[in-house]
Amino acid sequence: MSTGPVEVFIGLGANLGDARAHLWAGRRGLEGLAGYRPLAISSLYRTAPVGVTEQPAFLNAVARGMFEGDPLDLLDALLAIEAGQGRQRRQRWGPRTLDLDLLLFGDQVVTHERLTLPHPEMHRRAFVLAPLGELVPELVLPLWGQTAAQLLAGLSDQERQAQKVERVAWD
Ligand code: A4P
Ligand code: MG
Repeated sequence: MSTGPVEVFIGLGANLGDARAHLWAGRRGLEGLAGYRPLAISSLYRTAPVGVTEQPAFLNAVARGMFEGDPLDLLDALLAIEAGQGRQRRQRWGPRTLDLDLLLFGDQVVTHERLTLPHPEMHRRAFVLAPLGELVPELVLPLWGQTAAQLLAGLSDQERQAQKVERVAWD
């Protein structure tokens, strides 16, 4: 079934080796994806690690594009780009050379064993909400019915303290 291109948002993260170089490779990988047309990329953010806090700071960004195809095909393509950057899965929430998370696929809500949409953690992660809000300040997120800025403002003081984010240059 073909429904035409859908607006998608992809979170990029890295905290091992030359994280900036891994993120650039992620950007290039996305640009080369069949069915994907890049629209915009956020600033780069240096972010405090969430989940497992005893690990290096991350660099994060969010990409916005149009994708024509099945969400699972896009997920597989993202996993292939990660693998190309030497990503090995060791520890949940642990350090990684390149992590590509499918955040939003239009307004689709999906619960599949390999794919949950919207990304189930995105609404409480400053490292996603800050770059997403920069890209599309007016976007109301499916499921939560709020913009990224509203969700950010709704985080507890403690969460905001722990999740410091700082804009840095891409080059
Ligand atoms: N999967 C299900 N839904 C999705 C989705 N929407 N997007 C499945 C991507 N993948 C999805 O992911 C495990 C499986 O989740 C995939 O194979 C896919 O079928 P993974 O990348 O192997 O595992 P992971 O990344 O270690 O675990 P998880 O739960 O995905 O972690 P996250 O959410 O990626 O978080 N702190 C900062 N500051 N910045 C970060 O980028 N990232 C993490 C990892 C933790 N702390 C961080 C950051
Ligand atoms: Mg992941």
